[in-house]
This record gives sequence, structure tokens and C-alpha cells, in this order.
Amino acid sequence: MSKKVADVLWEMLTKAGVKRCYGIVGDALNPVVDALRRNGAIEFVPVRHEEYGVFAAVAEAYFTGNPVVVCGTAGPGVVHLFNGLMDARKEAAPIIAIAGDVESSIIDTSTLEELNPYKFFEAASLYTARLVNPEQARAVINTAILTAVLEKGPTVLSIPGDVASADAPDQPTDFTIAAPAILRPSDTDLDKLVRMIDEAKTVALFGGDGCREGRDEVVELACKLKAPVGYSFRGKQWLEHENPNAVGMTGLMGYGGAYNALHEADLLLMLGTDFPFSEFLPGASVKKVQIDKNPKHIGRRTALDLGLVGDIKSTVSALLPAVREKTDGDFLARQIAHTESFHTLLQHYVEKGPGIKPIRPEFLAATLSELASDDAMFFADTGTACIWLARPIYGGTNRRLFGSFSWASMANAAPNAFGCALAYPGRQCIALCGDGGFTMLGMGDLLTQIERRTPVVQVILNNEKFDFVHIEQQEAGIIPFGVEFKNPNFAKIAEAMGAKGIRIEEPEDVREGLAEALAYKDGPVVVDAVVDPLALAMPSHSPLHTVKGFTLSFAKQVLSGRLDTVIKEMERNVGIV
Ligand SMILES: Cc1ncc(C[n+]2csc(CCOP(=O)(O)OP(=O)(O)O)c2C)c(N)n1
Ligand SMILES: [Mg+2]
Repeated sequence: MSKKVADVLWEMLTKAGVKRCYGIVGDALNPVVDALRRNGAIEFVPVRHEEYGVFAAVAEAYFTGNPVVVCGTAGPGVVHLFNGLMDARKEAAPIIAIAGDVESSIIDTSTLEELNPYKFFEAASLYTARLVNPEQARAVINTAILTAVLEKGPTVLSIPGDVASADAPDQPTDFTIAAPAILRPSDTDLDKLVRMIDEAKTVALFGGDGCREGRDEVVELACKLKAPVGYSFRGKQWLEHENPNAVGMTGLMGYGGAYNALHEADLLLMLGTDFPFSEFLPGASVKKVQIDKNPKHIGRRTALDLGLVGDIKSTVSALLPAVREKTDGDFLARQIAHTESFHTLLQHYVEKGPGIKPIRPEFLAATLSELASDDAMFFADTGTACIWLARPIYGGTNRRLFGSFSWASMANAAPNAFGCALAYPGRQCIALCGDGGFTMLGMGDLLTQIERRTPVVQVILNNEKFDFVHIEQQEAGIIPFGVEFKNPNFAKIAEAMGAKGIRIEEPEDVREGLAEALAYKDGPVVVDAVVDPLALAMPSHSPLHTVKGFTLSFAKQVLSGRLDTVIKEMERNVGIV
């Protein structure tokens, strides 16, 4: 049999290092998956919802750096890929989406399931190609692969079934993928920066995901400058561990001394971060320098005194020998003390947690962090799970933390954990799920985990509400509305589906229940943790409008006859330790 276009596709994807393809088959994709089956080198992971497959792929691609393929078929199946591809774009994960397309002879006739891929994927995809002629194959597959891997994000190949099953032209299928280029600022700009650092009495560093490569250099620079190191959510896993200068996060999830460090320093160095919450960054009283390999990130969140384009590893390596060592450690010591008092507070939750009912999520998460293995991978749904991932869960050298941090979609954690459980067999993959998130996407595809007996631990924060929105609405000064719902017993549902289910209602059962879940290796576990629906977590620094908003919302709730709820919320969150 002669080689088909779809054979060339899988041949090239295999050469690009693709290990898995997640998705749902059907019509236009049938010749594509038939070729995948013939090829045999790439595992097909059938899912129950295409979006679940994409979130799984995003986590795998982000951590391994290898491209991962997702597929959905013409029209509706393709549409289900979209939210996950937006996530891939924002989290910088190399994903190649194969979108089934209508027959090439009826393109642009508004036929059944027809969708214009160029228009539809415009916001998500870094490169979209519609394969309407077999002669395009080598060039467009090559571009989709290289763009996804080198620009780190999603690309789309829209393929009509007739083109996929057409004979492939005799074209070479070999290509090379360059290692990341080294990028550092000009000597003139570096000299300027060295002068600014040397002139500043106190320096603070604030790092993001861009510190992933170069974290050792950043820590070394911080030690030389006696500079506290704060981080964004995406920077936490690279900068928190084995860093004597770590002072926590700033922003909505903020804790420790980070906010103060950033605001009290003479000079702030923002390293590889596109942290979007400008209100948590200092104003003109602090000199600010930003270094990022992406020029679009420079200066868009705050006005700068200097903006440099470079990757963090090579830029900081170049800075290290050039800057003068600082000798005064007072500023650093103050921020560290602030951070330590936060950790002491957290320890209170761990100690007092078993006696506080309903279960405090801080206690649940801190206990999980204590029991999980040193190389566990944690994933959080967008919602309050992010707060508990950011604060009580400790990263550690080999631990990994992930979520929809920049796109902020709900329902990502269970599929993220599933993707990493496949990519890193033997490692604990733990999803902190909202009950809203789990019922949105996680519950149906629990079946996928069950069928494959994939050992994913999903801990559901069962608070019978969209708690994050409940907090948001109060912060905005309005009466919480549309945020409550009723849940079934998730542990029983999990058992009925064929997974292990553990229900935890009593605080004194938290440790034992989590330990049992983590020890189970024979397939997925659902821990249904009934947590306090009124748990509030304020950032270490609350902007004035937040405080005003809560006051106004509480007042409105009291006036509308909800005094009981307000009192309960106060009692549960004030003076709990
Ligand atoms: C797909 C999607 N829909 C809606 C939102 C808005 N949103 C953000 S957090 C949230 C609530 C999440 O509720 P749940 O999963 O129960 O987690 P909780 O905050 O209660 O822990 C909502 C509705 C979103 N981010 N993504
Ligand atoms: Mg909830």
C-alpha cells in the first residue's frame, strides 16, 4: 500500500517526539486514526470529552517539553478543543491539534459540521493550516511542529478526511528541532543594569515561570545581593525550594514577605514574569527593571526604569560576576521574618485542624503536602483550590505544581493530573478539584482513568458552591448570587463507576483518609472532602477596595436578612487560630 498523507503526518509527529494523542475519533478523523494505528509508535488516549484530553496534553507538554497531539473531529468535536488550546497558549505548552475537517470538495459551502478553522482558532493557535492538497503536507506539518515546540504553544492542522487518505507525494519527512536559542541583552544595557544594582541600597527579586531555566543563577544572584525573592504562582515551583531568600508570593494568593519586599526595596528586578496583577506591584517610589525573553512582556504590567530582552539563565549568568556583593542583610532579614511568621500560622492550622469542623481547607491541603511524596505532582482547579495550592502546599526540589494559572479555566486539575500520570508513571499525581470543576469535566472522564487504571488522586473540595466566585462577589461589594448548588456523595459515585472513593466529613479523619488515598496504586481515587464553605483566604496584603467591598457586601447581606451567614463567616475566619 502506498503511503497516505495521514501516514506522513504520524511519521513526522513521531520524529518530533510525540508520545501520545488524546481525543475522540469520528468521520473526518477516521483515516487519520487508522494511520495512527498502522504507525503504532504513538499511543492513542481516547477520552470522553475532547477538552479533557487537551488539559491532559497541556500538563504533559508543559512538563516534558515534548509536543503532544490532541484531536477532535469536524465541527463540534473541534469546538470542544478550544478552551484547552487557549490554556496551552497561555501556559506555553507545545500542543499540535489535529482538527477533522469537511471533505475538500465541499469546503466553504456551509455544509454539516463545517467550521472555518482560520477564524475559529485565531485567538488560540500560533499557526493554523488547512491541508487541502497532499503537496502541502511536508511544509505545513513541519511548520506546525516547529512552531509548537519553539514558540511553545498550540498549533492546528485542519485535515479533510479525503486529503488524509490521499496518496502522499514523495517528500522527505526528516527535519530538525533547534535547541532553545541563547538570548541576552546587549553589553550597554547590562552595564546600565549593573550600575543600577550597585547604586541601590536594597534590591528585591520577583520571578515567574521564566526562571524555570536559570533558577540556580537567580538564587545565587539573590544571595550575592542579600535580596529577598518573591514569586508569581508560576514561579513558585522554581524559586521556593532550597532558596534561603524565598519570601513567598504576592497577588491575590499572596503570603509571606513578598508584598513588603517588593514595595520596600530601592530596586525591584522582575525576572521572567508577566504577572498580570499590576495593583500588587509597586509604584514610582521603587525603581523597576524587567528582564524577559519575550519583548511583549516588557513594561506592559507596570512602568519601568529599564526593560531588557534576554533569557533569565544567560542574562543572570552575565550579571553575576559584574555586580558588587552587598553586605547589609537587614532588609532581607526583615522580609524573611515576615515569611516565617506566615509558616508558623500555617503550622497552627495543621495542629488545630483536627479539632475544627467543618474541615478547614488549609488543614486539608497542609496535611496533603505533609503526606505526599517528595516528587509528587500537584494540580489545582481554578477556584479556591489555587489558594490552597499556593499557600499550604510546599513545592520542594522535585515536586511540581501546575494549574490553569494564566488562562484560569475551571476543571483543569483532574485532566492535568491524568496527563502527567501517563507521562510520569510511578509519580504521585494529585488533583485538588473544586466540586464545580469536577462536575464540569472531571466526572465523565473519571471513566477514562478507571478504564486504564491510572492512579490519579483527586481530592474534591466539597463546599457545595462556586466558592471563589462567592468570595469575588463579596469583594465586589455585592450579595452572593448564583453560587450555591447541591452535591451527591462523590465517593459513592466514584465507587459505583469503579474507582476508589473515600469520603471525609470529620476533621480527625483527614490524615487517615488522605494517607489511604495516596497509598492506593491500583487506579484512580476520589476523595470527597466536605470542607468549610465559608473559608475565606485573604492575600497577605489586601488592597483598600477589597476591604471596602467585603464591608459593603456584609452590610448588604445583613440588611437583606442574612445576618446568620455573615456572623458564621466572621466566626470561621477571624481568630480561628
Ligand atoms: C470554564 C469556566 N467557567 C467559569 C469560570 C469562572 N469561575 C472561576 S472560579 C469559579 C468557581 C469554581 O468553583 P469550584 O470548582 O466549586 O471551586 P471552589 O472555588 O468552590 O473551590 C468560577 C465559576 C471559569 N474560570 N472557567
Ligand atoms: Mg466549590
